[in-house]
Amino acid sequence: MVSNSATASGSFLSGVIEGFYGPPWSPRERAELWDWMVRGGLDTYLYGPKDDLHQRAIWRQPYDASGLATVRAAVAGCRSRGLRLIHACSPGLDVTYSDPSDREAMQARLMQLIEAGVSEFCILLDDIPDAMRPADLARWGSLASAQAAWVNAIFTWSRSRVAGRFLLCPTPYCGRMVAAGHGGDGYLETLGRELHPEIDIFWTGPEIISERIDLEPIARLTEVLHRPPLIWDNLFANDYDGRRFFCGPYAGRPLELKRAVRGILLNPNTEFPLNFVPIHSFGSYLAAEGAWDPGASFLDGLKAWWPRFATVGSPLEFADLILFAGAFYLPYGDGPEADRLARDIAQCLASAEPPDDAESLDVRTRMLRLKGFSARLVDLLDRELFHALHRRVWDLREELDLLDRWWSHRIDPRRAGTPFTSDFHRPKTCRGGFVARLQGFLRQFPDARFEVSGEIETPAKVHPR
Ligand code: GDL
Repeated sequence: MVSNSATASGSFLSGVIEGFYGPPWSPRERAELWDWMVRGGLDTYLYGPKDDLHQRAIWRQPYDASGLATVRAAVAGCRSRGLRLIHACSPGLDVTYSDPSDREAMQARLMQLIEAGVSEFCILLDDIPDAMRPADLARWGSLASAQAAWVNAIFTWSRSRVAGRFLLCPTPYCGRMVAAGHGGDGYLETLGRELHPEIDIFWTGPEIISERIDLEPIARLTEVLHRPPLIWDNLFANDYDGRRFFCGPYAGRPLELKRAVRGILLNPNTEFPLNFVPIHSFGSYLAAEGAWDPGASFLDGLKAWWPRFATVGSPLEFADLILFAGAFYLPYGDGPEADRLARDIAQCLASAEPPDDAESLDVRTRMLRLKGFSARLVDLLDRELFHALHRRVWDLREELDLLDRWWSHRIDPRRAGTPFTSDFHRPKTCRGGFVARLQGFLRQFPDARFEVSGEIETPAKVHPR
């Protein structure tokens, strides 16, 4: 029996998951996040950083005194602001579902958290192999059955001690994983049937990083899961690419999604200060009725973020922030101004004529404004924001500088027909390194296909086989 009400298990959850790979946020950053959340009308904070060792690697071990102090600070910080705190644990890398001592270890973990004031929990079984231990296979026959039985047991145990939401992230948690058979045949159907109906089930959409989350697939999923899913939204996550961050608006999700799911939680950029616009925009999406305009929300968010861009020396210009933020917008697209600039630069590069007409000069001026703004970030008074931006902005500065040098060369009649080089972009230090070398091997096409790159040089074998 499907409960179509998105609130069957209580209120709609809206908030932030600290659920990325990499350094967890500091207690001070969390406190600032909770303030942002209160201002934006978000109500739920989920603690689940992959690289808190107690989350995954040593999930059986209780927290020591300092770890416990952090948990208590989160309990107090969320409670004082009227926020819901959900604490996650990820046992999936090495749990044996049929081993009673593993169930007891999880209960002991939760007991320690309950004593510290936590009453809402999440079991994360994402990003684990879908192989089963022989004992589990013999007992349950499928991963979904084993996980449902195990999580139900922990849920029932916790229910006799605390009331509160209880969440599960399944092993396949997006459309692509299910289509690939991850988790085994009929994984979601079995989980939907066998998992206690009060337990919320996470879903990231058609992909791990979903450009869009549409209503029709969510309606079908609701039937399969016997409950509406809870959205784990990775739109702004950047842990998978250290060169990027995302400060665009919340986009690609119709407003009606809010009524079709049990909640939406964002797992955003690893660098905390870079999440200002995403959280601001998400708050506006939650409050919006009737129509949703991501472009307007982006500008609103930037206006609210702007005071953080105060500098030593002369002030920056807001118009330049719009262009800059558009260069770090969303995973599947650049902001309108940045997109237009990239297209215009491409045209100048491809032109048979030297780009020194008025239109081309305007393109170059915009390019140099972006370069200048990026360079001026070093003057930010908010040093944490600067530190978070610095590494990601460096590559942008290097590329803009290279293009500018190319420009000077291309419009200089004395250098016509001569090869272009840059004294500041030398082989191996410019775009160099082992990863860049590997990236050159397989070329990806817009349809996702990879092919061996036609430009690979095959040097003499150093290590003959
Ligand atoms: C994932 C991980 C998440 C990570 C994100 C982006 C889920 C449920 N799990 O698959 O921890 O931050 O991708 O890399 O999304």
